[in-house]
Amino acid sequence: MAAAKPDNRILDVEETYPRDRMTALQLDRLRRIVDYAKSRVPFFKKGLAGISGNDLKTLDDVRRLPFTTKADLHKSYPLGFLATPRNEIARIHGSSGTTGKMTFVPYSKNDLRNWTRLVARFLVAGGLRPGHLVQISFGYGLFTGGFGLHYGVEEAGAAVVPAASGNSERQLAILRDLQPDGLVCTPSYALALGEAIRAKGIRPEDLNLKFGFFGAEPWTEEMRGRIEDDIGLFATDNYGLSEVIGPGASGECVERTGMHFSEDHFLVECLDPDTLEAVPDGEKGELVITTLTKEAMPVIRYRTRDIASLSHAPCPCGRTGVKMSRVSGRSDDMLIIRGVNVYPTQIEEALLRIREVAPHYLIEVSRPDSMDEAIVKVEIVPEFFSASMRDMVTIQERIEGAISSVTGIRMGVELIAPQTLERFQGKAKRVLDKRPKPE
Ligand code: DLL
Repeated sequence: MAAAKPDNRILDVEETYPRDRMTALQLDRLRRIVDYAKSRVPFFKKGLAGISGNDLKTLDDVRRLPFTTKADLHKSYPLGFLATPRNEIARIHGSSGTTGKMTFVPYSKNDLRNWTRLVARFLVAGGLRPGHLVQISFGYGLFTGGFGLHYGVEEAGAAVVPAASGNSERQLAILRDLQPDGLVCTPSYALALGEAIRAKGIRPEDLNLKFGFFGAEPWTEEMRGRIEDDIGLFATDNYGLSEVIGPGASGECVERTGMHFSEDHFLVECLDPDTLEAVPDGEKGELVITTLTKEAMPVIRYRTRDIASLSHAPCPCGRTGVKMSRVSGRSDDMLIIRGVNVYPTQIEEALLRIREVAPHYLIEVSRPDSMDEAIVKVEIVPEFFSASMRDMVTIQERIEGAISSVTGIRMGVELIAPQTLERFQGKAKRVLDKRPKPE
C-alpha cells in the first residue's frame, strides 16, 4: 500500500512567480549569461560572435543562439568550458554517460549553494520536512546523485544517513534499525531493495518509510505503482543531468502530474529533435536547457537528448514552474526495430500492466537473417511461476499482446524464473542490442 499524500509546502517564493515576472527574470539572466559565457569560454566566444545579450529582446530570441551538444563538451575535454579562474572551482563532478567518455563538470561556491537549494525545493515539494531522516542510497562520487541529494536533504532541515549504493544487507539493516522516513535512490534500486525486504520477511509496516525520491533514470507510472505497493511509501520523480547541474533541475510536487522546473535557474525548450522547431505544450520533444545562473560551467541551449513534453497548465500546488512529463527515454536509447521507433519505457508500461509480471526485464535485439528480432526476457512474480505449461503460455501470450498494442510491433517474449535477471544498484540497463553497429 502506498503511503498517504503529504501536505503541500513551498520552499522559495521564486517557485510561485507569476509568468510575467518569471519571464522578465529569465530574460535578464539570459542576457547576462550570454555575455558572461561569451567573454569567458572559447566555444561561446566563437559560437556567439555577432550576438550579445542586449540583442535578445524577448525570450523567444533564445532561438537565435546556437546549441551546445555533448560532442562539444567532449571536444573541450577536460575543462574547456570552465568560465571561472581555476582557483574558484569548489568541486568537480563527472559523468561517463552511455558512450563511456567522461565529462567533467566544475562548480563554483555559488553553484553549489544554488544546487543545494534546488534539490531542497523538490524534496520539500515531495513531502520532506525538518526532523525527517533520509537514507541516501545513491553512489557518492563523481555521480551527482549522492552528494547532490545529501546537501539538499540537509538544506531542507532533515537528517541524512549516507548509506551510498550497494550492499543490500546493510541497506536493510539501516532501513529496519534506524527507521528513516525517506529513501533516495534510482527506481530500479528501490525495486531491488523492495525484493530484498520481502526476502528477509520484513513487512512494509515494520519500516517507517513515507517518502521515496527517485530519479536518474527513466521509469513509468506502472513502476511507481509497483514500488509503492512493495515498500509502502509515496514516490516522487526528480530529474536533472550533470551537464546542467545534476539532480534538481526539476521535480514533482505532491500532485504528481509532472516535474516543475526551477525556471529562475533554467530556461527550458522542448524541440522536435529533427526539425529543431519548438513543439506545442503536451507534445513530446527533446528538452534543450540553458543554465541562467551557473558560474563555473554555463551551458547555452544544451541538447539533453531526453524526450518529454512540457505543460504550462496551472498546478493546484501553487508552483508556477513549467512542468515536464516523465522522460520517455533518451533519443540515443530509442530502438528502431524493423523501422518502428520503440522506447524501453513503452515496453515497461506494457509489461507492468500484467499482474503476473515482475518488474525485471531485459530487451534483447538481434538481426539473425538481416531482419531485426526483439526478445523481451521477463521475470514472473514468484507466486505465479508455475510448472503448468498452459498457464505459462497464457501469460506469455498476454504479454506479447500487451507489447504489440503499446508499441505497434510484435516481439518475442521469454518468461524466466524469478531472481534470474541482474539487479541494479544505480541506473538500470534494460537493452542488449546485439545488432552490428553501423560504421
Ligand atoms: O542522473 C542526475 C540525477 C541524479 C538526477 C539523481 C536525478 C537524481 P547524469 O548521470 O548526468 O545525471 O544522467 C543524466 O539521466 O539526461 C536522463 O537521461 C536521465 N535521468 C535523470 N533523471 C531522470 C528522471 C543524473 N527522473 C541523465 N527520469 C538524463 C528519466 C532521468 N531519466
